[in-house]
Amino acid sequence: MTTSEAERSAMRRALVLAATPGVPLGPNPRVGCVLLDDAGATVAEGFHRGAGHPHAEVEALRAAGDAARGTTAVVTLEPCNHTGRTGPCSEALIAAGVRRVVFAQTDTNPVAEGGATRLREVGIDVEAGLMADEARAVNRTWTFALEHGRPFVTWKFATTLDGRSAAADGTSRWVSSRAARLDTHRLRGLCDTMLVGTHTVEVDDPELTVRDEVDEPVAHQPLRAVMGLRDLAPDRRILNDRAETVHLRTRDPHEALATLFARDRQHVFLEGGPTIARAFLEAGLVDEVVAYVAPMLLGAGSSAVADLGVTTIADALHLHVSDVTVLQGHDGEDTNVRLTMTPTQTQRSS
Ligand code: AOF
Ligand code: ZN
Repeated sequence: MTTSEAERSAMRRALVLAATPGVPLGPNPRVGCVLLDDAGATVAEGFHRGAGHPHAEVEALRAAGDAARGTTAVVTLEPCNHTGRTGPCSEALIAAGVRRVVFAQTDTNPVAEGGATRLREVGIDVEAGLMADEARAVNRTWTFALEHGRPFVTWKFATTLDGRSAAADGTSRWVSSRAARLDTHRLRGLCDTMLVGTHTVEVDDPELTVRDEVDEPVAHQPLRAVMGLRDLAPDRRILNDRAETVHLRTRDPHEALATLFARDRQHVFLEGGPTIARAFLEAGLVDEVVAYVAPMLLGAGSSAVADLGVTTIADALHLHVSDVTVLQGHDGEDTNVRLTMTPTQTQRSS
């Protein structure tokens, strides 16, 4: 059987359902499901509301009740085949008498995979891959973490026009404008982990929480992670009770990410200083770069990244720019520019 126009439009709807706002971030993927009858009309819909809640398919089956029999299930992710926090969707679809399953992204999660095979075993017509790229984009970092066995890393920094992140005396407040800082908080809120080094904790004493326009912490806070061998002074703001904090006693980015991955972390927002930035860049562990550039000159002071050992222009690390956004200054504040980039070449592996 080939994909019908009704199935395509149901998949578009399922993608919208998957991305329903308000679903708490991770560790589970966002999934949407639409059940269609023979005529291509929608019988029921469902989406996943976060870890511990029923999967999208089960939501849709429940909403349909007996009407699920003989329908086509259109799902953004291959139905799971395991009993985890909830039961296997493959069995739920079989029990409900679903006749055909069309899904977008294949689930390579080792604990959940095998749904399509199981469904075919009992004679259900299964089609894979419809709008798979769109589905992968909905769960960009979940997919990345699954496929790479480590979290996706966004390195964020703020600099002056001459690439300085701090003045010669070490002061760094405030390079970026209020609008840029607010924007940073928004991006922090899209990650599940913020990472800095022990040096940053000692020198800058950041709280590392996600705060709103009136500087109040939002309800759901990412994990605060500090890496480095040094002990943290107990009075540091990062140790307050506004969010959870973990101290990773290592200087090795691979090891830090492995520990975070073991804790179900999928997206690290790296906000450390020049040394930690260099360590991640040299290890080839930066997947995305977000730079806020302020119209300011210092002429001296530390750079956003420490010496990468590049002595000639041909050896420069190049980045591909995917977005440029102007953050307009208000009330006499500077206008800042945000650049979103990806490294175009893999750096030497350490
Ligand atoms: C979801 N929602 O709608 C679907 C998922 O932690 P569990 O037991 O709920 O299982 C999570 C895995 O189940 C998840 O990583 C994915 O592989 C599969 N499908 N998960 O959270 C859903 N369909
Ligand atoms: Zn499932």
